[in-house]
Amino acid sequence: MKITYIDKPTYLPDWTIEKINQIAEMKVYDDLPNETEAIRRLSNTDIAIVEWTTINKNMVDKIDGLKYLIAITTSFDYIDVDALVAKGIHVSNCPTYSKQSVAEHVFALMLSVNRKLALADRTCREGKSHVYPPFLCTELRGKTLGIVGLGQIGSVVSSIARAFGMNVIGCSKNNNSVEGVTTVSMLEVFKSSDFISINLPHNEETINIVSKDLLGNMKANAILVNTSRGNVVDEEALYQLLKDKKIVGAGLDDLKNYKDNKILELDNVIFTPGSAWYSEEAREANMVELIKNIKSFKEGILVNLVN
Ligand code: DAR
Repeated sequence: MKITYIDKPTYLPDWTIEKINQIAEMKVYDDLPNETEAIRRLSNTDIAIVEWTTINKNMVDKIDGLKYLIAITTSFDYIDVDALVAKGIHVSNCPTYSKQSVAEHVFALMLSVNRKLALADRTCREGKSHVYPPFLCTELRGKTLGIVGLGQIGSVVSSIARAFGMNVIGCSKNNNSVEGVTTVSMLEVFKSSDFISINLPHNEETINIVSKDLLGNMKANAILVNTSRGNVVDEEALYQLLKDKKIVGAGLDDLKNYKDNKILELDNVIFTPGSAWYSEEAREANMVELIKNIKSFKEGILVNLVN
């Protein structure tokens, strides 16, 4: 059995390489392949591990011999799962490794916007102290947090929120019920929340699901935090709201594009570059999930299938 990590691992420590090599020989490529090269790498192996490479139908048609594809990520929006499955290739992801990290990052963003940490930092570096008026904030205790998406990450967000003394409401497509969260409609989340956390997967159903209409229902004191893909939010509508100061601010871990995007000029937004997941613990947990997926293939009982 052969395993191939086709595209430049962010993290693949020696202990993981050793463990995987005990299961089967693994080849790791430290660069990002173009389409032709990706097809080649995906073809000379039983299991492929993918992190960065878009895998479209055209490529899937040309892949030969692959049996199992593992997305090292939770999101699999860059992979044409239907095409792979139609060809008999199983697809799994790593669904839980980042839930604690991302949930903690939600609060890092929420508090950073609320307490204007970027401006506070600049103020101190200018040699100023005891500056108060621009930094008037609110406490989280007693405020309502609305969570859009009550999956793995949304659930952890809710328990942290409760530790802050927040009142938590939320909505989910599958009507997931999470302890301590009052389930309401998505519209109600936008109407009633002081803070909103978006925790959705990105797929055809969720593109721009955080629409202009929903955003327009936010309270004037509200702060929106998005640690999902930027694509789930109508970014143009969010930009207008923030620019016109119709809401207090936003914390965004992803954008639709990073070049010439006017949202990057706004002061009431804090940005992070997709780093919400990136903690020491999540990196290790990601490796544990990867090894579990590989073992499950060897043992013939696949786990974490995405279809
Ligand atoms: N988008 C997040 C983060 C990907 C991070 N890369 C990893 N885990 N190598 C996701 O998990 O989908």
